[in-house]
Amino acid sequence: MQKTLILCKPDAVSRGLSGEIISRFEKKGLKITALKMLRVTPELAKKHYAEHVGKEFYPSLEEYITSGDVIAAVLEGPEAISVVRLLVGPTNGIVAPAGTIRGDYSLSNQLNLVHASDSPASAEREITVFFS
Ligand code: 3AN
Repeated sequence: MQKTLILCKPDAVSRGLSGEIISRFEKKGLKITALKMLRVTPELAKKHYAEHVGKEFYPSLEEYITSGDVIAAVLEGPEAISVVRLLVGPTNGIVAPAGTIRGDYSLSNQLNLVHASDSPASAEREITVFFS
């Protein structure tokens, strides 16, 4: 069993897609073991996106992730990290395959609805950042 962190980002919440997104994870068979709504502060954004701080797109990424409420959840299941990444799809919604969350609902490289941990080390770190 593995745990992973997902965020329904501000565009998902404002577009009324968070229920649909969480429902896809549940229907796959993943268990929700923690869930909360919060507003990400600039400080929390820098912790969560530590690897991107300093990159050219970071200022707009921070502006986006702090622009409205997000829903954070911990999902558990066999190979949960890779299973969730497959359901979410590649970063850019324009090229993400139909059937993935980003492929079905996003037309952007940045407003891409969901964050999902990309490795066991990231999952452990991110779960602590959001649920310590
Ligand atoms: P993913 O969420 O697919 O793992 P990461 O971790 O590479 O993607 O990037 C984190 C977030 O940063 C993305 N979800 C997206 O919102 C934003 N992002 C990544 N690359 C770019 C880029 N080239 N231009 C604008 N925003 C980006």
